[in-house]
Amino acid sequence: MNSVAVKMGAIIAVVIIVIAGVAVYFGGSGSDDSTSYNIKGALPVLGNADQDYDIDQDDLDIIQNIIDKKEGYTLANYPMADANNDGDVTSVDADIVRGVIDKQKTTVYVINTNFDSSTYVDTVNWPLKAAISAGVSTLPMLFKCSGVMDYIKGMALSEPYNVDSYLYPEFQGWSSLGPNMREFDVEKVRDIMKSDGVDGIICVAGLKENESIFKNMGISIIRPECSAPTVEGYTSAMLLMGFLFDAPTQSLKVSSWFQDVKDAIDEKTKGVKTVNAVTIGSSGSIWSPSSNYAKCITVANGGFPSEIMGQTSNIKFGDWIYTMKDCDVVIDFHSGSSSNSWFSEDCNVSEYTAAIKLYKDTTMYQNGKAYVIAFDVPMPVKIAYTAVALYPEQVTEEWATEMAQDFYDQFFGGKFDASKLNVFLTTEEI
Ligand SMILES: [Ca+2]
Ligand SMILES: [Ca+2]
Repeated sequence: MNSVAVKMGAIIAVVIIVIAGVAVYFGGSGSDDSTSYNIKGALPVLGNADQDYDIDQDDLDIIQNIIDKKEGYTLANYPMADANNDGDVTSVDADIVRGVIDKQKTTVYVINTNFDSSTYVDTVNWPLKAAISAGVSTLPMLFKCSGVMDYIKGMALSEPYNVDSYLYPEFQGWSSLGPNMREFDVEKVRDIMKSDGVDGIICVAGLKENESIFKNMGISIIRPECSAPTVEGYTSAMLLMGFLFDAPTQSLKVSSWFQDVKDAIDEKTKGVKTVNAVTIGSSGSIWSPSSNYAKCITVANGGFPSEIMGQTSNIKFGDWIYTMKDCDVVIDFHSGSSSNSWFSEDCNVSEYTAAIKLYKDTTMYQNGKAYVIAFDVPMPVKIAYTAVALYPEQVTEEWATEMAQDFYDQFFGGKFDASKLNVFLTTEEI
């Protein structure tokens, strides 16, 4: 939809303005009035007129000012003020925002993200009581990081129910709600609605069934942007999860934590010459700069070699790699399997080094600049380790491991010893 594209464009514009130079500390609102958070991303829910991390009185004031035609207050200036997405700002929008502030059951309009990153607006019967999920790996990670795991009552996943038992002990012993990750068994969904009060489905890709079946059952469908490596993208997904269940505390803390780590990396690498890198997949192909894997490089302040700039699909390994002129580092973000978890202290890492070994005759590898980083670590931790791979003089592995430990302690129940996990492999360790 055009209007959605315009709204998202406006969000991106605001984010860019903020990045351009102003450090903004939004304060005085959120779940805890005494806390302010260092968060530059926006809650992707219409009615969030000021595009900060929550819906509160500030948004209602803006909507009222637009209704009152106060100078400077227009829908064009505040595209998210149109809470019901009908193209106009009226008392109906104010009522929706007031409903959220007063914690009344309210139909809200959420910006969902499709698998191809396009967006659309859909309604959600807010707040959700409980949800089920079509289980791609990025979703359980999203639930865990944002602190809403207790609200997730089941997943559709290909059997056997292969979920990393070290990372997600919560899911052990469950059976799948459908034959695969895109298909729910409607009767099983009906049962879990009754037993657990499920009123939402959180998914990524398209569902095989007609979604209207679920909507007619009173179930809202939510598609968060769950694999974006940017602070703004990650934050948007985190904030949406916390908002959906009206349980925002951890989503606010984890968003702010990522922003702090990004700020620290920016500070440590200020004035340092940009290091260029490529990321590879399990076949050894190089990810295009537009993929979320490759974008981890730019979030960690690295760049790409000129040879791959502008490429929109993956680039196959070939002799051309030996003549690349301006590539300094090669990184494999490698997914683990449930039988050999990256989060086990006994992880057999040699199983995950075949792709990077294809590069053993490249200058990057010969210079000791080849790395394997566990894909399965939370995005903020992944970015910290990526910064180590790019700028080891400025960003040390000790610092990243300290940050990882702090993340596990605060957001992962503290059961992991970061110093004993081998989630970051240097060339010597490969
Ligand atoms: Ca707001
Ligand atoms: Ca409206």
